[in-house]
Amino acid sequence: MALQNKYLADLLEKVKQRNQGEPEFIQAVTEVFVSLEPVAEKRPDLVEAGVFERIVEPERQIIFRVPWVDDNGKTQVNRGFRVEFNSAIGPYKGGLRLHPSVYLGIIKFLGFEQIFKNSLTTLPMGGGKGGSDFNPKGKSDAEVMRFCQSFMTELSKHIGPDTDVPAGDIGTGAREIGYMFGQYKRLRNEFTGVLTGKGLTFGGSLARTEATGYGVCYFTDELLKANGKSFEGQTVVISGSGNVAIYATQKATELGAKVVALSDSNGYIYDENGIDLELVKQLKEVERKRIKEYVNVHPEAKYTEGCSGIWTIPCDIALPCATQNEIDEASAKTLAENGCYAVIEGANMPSTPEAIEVYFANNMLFGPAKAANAGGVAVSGLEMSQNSERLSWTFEDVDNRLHNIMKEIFKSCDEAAKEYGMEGNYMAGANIAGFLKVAEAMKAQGCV
Ligand code: NDP
Ligand code: 2IT
Repeated sequence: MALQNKYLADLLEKVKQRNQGEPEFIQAVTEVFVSLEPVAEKRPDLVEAGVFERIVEPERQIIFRVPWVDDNGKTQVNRGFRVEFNSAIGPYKGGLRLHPSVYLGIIKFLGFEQIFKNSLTTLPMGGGKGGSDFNPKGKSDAEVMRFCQSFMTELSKHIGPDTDVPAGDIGTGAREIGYMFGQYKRLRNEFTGVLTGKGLTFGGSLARTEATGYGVCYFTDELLKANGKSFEGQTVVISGSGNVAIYATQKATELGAKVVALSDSNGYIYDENGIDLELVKQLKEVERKRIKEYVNVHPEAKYTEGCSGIWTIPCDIALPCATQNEIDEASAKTLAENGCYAVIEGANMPSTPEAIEVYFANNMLFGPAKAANAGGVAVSGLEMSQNSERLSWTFEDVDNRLHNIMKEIFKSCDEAAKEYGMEGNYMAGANIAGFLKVAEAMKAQGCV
């Protein structure tokens, strides 16, 4: 993806110089800049206001030591991060990733994406992201608790319900959010909506658990309908088997599709009869086991080691819901050759730039992450509203609001793409629509 606009091309060079060793962050900025070329041409006022230079530099980056004691009494040290990227339209908002691959570049790419995603939700939330290279896998509950308490001891100095509101992401689910919330409350002596994704007994919102996966399917449904198609009778492949993958499977099935595959970082299962989701929930949410255990109950299903092979399964629609860069050029080509006509991203940046080029070259429908997976943070925003008014809304109410938000997000992407002469390019539409709201706010607030 080469930039034609000289101003953006020069700026991208500076970003590359200043952020060496952070390829995921450069990848995310490059994709957004390519989409924003027509905006830079049409809106010299935003160039004049230095919006582009400012939006690629986080407002604040915090890196800290997270010491904790394991079950053998040995001291362990992890590294904690919080990148407060942009607060032009609301308090910093975004999840916490706990995974051994976490380093500053991953958190910066996620925080950068979050700015535009949160803007698309229509709710007043800025962009942020955090996490640690701590690996929750194989740790006891007590170890996870000690890590979370240590992590929050430092993080609590930087966040607050009107400042920065973290939530879940890979490796951070209800258990981790509970431990972190408890520690924040103890340290600050206040009960506030400082985290979202909380348990239902202490301020969590109904439908937050389901929100990202459901939202991906509501978005997909809009995109398919706009292109004369629907989920009905379609074969769907979904990667991952975590929070997003599970609830995407549930909603896609409800909407008439057959989901035939799921994965984890070790391998994937293929069940021609359609995934038995209750079993996956039991294995993954309750027992924290590996996806390969599925075939012990369903011997007719097939387990294969290695996760990228999942894209060789023939399907109509692919929903990558595991992690960044999980579909490369070769996998994208295989999907296209096998007749897949739509890729909608549940994970953040799951397609490499080369994979995206393959989608466009084959006229596939493409739903970009920052629009398609915005349902999670949207319901986090609704959780913040409920916490502020000290009320809880019903599941149906939250789900209806989520559905409407996803419809609105699709509409904004579609309209922005049309307005800038790129009809059907929802990636450009998402980047432009998400950017413009933040850019107007940054311009109005002056050089800060
Ligand atoms: P979970 O931790 O619940 O699940 C993650 C899933 O992806 C697991 O099946 C995991 O397998 C797999 N996975 C993680 N890392 C890798 C890797 N490096 N290679 C292969 N597989 C991997 O996370 P979520 O479902 O919450 O998140 C999934 C994606 O969705 C992420 O990109 C996240 O940023 C994004 N997202 C999440 C939102 C949310 O509300 N939770 C909102 C919007 C986006 P294993 O168990 O083996 O690690
Ligand atoms: O990537 C994401 O949007 C999330 N992990 C959810 C963030 C949130 O604040 O709910």
